[in-house]
Amino acid sequence: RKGLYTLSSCLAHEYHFGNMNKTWTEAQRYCREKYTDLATIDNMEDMKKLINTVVDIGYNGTVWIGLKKGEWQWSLADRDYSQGYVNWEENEPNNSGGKEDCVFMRRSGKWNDAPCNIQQLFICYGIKNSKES
Ligand code: 2F8
Ligand code: CA
Repeated sequence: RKGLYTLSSCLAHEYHFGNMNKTWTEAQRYCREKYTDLATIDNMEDMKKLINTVVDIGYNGTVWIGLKKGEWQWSLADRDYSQGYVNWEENEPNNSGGKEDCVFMRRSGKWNDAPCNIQQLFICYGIKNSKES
């Protein structure tokens, strides 16, 4: 993973639509196997790219992105949430019911925290892992 990750940071990031219902952890595992990780968003340009990935496909639902608690943390471990870009929906994150540790994106691009065990589609990030296929 380390090698892949270094290479991916030299190239333009790509987002990939995960067209399978998975929990957040299952989606993370899948993305780490096939690409680099679940979707990481560093800035507004990334955010627009990610929204377009979903809109181009014509999907109107929500998708997991690579953000999760304890403290909010990107799935890519070197990203610093507290210093980085955020795009929370108004009044989110609200930890509704006390069980919302994972984050999905709506079609608008806005983020909501939700229970990690929901199964839904997701967005992967990074280059395709040529070791798989
Ligand atoms: O009103 C916002 C609220 O909407 C839902 O709860 C009723 C969301 N839950 C799920 O998507 C499972 C909350 O996360 C969200 O804050
Ligand atoms: Ca919420």
